[in-house]
Amino acid sequence: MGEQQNLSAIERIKVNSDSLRGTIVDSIQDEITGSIREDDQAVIKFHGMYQQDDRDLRAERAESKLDRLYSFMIRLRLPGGFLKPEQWVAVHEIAGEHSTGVIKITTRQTVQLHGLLKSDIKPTIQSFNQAALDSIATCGDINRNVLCSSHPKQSPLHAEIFAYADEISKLLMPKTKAYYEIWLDEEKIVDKKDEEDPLYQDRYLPRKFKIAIAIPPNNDVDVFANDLGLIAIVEDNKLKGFNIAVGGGLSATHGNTETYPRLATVIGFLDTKEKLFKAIYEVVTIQRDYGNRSDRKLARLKYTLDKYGVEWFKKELENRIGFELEAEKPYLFTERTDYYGWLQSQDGLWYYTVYSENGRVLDDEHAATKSALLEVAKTGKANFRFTCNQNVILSDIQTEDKGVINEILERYNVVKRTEGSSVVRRNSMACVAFPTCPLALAEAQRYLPTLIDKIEPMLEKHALDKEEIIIRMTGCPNGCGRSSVSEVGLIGTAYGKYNLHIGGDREGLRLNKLYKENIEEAAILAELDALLGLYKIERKGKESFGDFTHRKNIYKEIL
Ligand code: SRM
Ligand code: SF4
Repeated sequence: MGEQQNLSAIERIKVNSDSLRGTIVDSIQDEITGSIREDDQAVIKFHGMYQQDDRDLRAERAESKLDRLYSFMIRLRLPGGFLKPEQWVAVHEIAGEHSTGVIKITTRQTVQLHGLLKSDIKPTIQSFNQAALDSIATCGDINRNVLCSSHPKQSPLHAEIFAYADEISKLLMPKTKAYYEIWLDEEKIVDKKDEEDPLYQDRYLPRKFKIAIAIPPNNDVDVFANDLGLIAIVEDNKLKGFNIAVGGGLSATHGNTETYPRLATVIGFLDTKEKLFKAIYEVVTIQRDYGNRSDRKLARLKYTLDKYGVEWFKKELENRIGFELEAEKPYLFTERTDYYGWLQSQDGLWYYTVYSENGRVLDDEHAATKSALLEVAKTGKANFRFTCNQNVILSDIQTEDKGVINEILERYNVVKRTEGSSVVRRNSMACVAFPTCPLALAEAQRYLPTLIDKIEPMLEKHALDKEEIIIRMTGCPNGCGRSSVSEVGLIGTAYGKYNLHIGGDREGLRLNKLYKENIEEAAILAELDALLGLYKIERKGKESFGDFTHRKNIYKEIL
């Protein structure tokens, strides 16, 4: 622990931010520019927003000596990814009034709106608040949206386990009232003691912190990609407790060998909720106290864990919680995909999983998904659940209401799009990337659909079109579309160029590895064609594509 030297600039901003107030109020009122002050750009993240600009227009505007076209992205806090129908209607209306209109379902089960002007932020947050929604702590160096396996079919105990996501989110919320003061015009805190924060103090965490709860056998949340992963252990239809896994994270930086993706390590099991919550809290305090505050590239829990060692971490945790972890319990993950179409759960209620390509809910030439979901929401007969594969589950539908919902989905072509899309498309995932992501090196969600158009006939040619191959693309190596835990991972290196990774497994238990570097579309297709041809001939039994390429051990040698 101890004082760290050479603190990063963000550390100073956090400590001087007056409990995350910064000078946001002044920044927002400044009508001369569409941007906010530099320090406030860091502070506003803790309120769930990012300042962005339209990268498609950057060069053109620079040539015309115009400032960048600034806008803001806002991300909701939705533990477990759940909305009531009236809340979906609110999100739809707010998206139309203040943003680009596209509702983006993220890989962490929540909703983002893009393109808000500075003057739109406050009305947007106020409208969200009226719908009992907030964006607190969805970005920034703090615990983020807590994930939970989405589909109630996964277990008769789904509701019980699902409730943990909300409770964990509340346990780790910051104590500052800045959000309410700035955006919701609540009275200013007089006594600063009212917002003292023993967990985050004034420096918050060294970096973002992510938690997910998985309910085996489906690892739909990619539990090992999180700083803290909880695996529900169910025996004889009873929740026995959770295995806890620490130190997952997928980001790396091209050319920086000190950075790497890492899957979380299971360190033990806890049986009661009380013990679990204590352990969750103290995992966060260890990272607060020991995480790297000088180099943000090395600040996630995975690096803290590798620096001090798993055994040290476990002992430190046991010291802080005052009891020992039990040995991990056996569990088995066999899948990671969504259950498209209609399904009935053990409780007799119905669920329809709607395919929304890369999480973009909009009306397009394939289906009027956005209109359909609005009409469904207005019936009040379905809840909305979001999956970590960026899809929407219309949920908790009574048998007598199924027909009405189905008719709407049919009428807007949603059924055709969902059930008629190829297996590879439905299993694919891409991050946002251009035009809003400032870190994008290459396209992702705007490009992957057309690449899939070209991969589909190739799979048909090899009679592999029914194979559940998982392809994921990200516009840079940060891994927002979790490309490093896929069978085929495409990671942007420059505009139109990608590193091709292969050999990940289907369940999210093994990272993929680099196969070809910096290649364009023609080479990507040629490489995949060759690999698929080989797979067709040489696969053993039902071996998955990822397992096959891993067995062949044909990765690029990294010197
Ligand atoms: Fe992410 C940063 C989008 C899930 C790792 N991510 C960003 C930013 C905010 C860019 C920025 O810092 O300015 C992107 C905004 C793009 C835009 O215009 O919307 C962005 N990340 C996303 C989303 C929307 C991708 C999507 O298409 O769904 C996901 C939102 C999740 C959410 O609702 O909270 C998203 N990001 C992830 C994931 C996947 C996950 O958590 O399961 C990862 C990899 C797992 C991990 O954290 O290791 C991920 N995002 C990052 C990183 C690398 C962090 C690191 O450890 O270095 C960054 C860059 C950063 O933080 O500096 C980043
Ligand atoms: Fe942006 Fe990179 Fe994340 Fe894609 S992976 S959204 S390009 S930061």
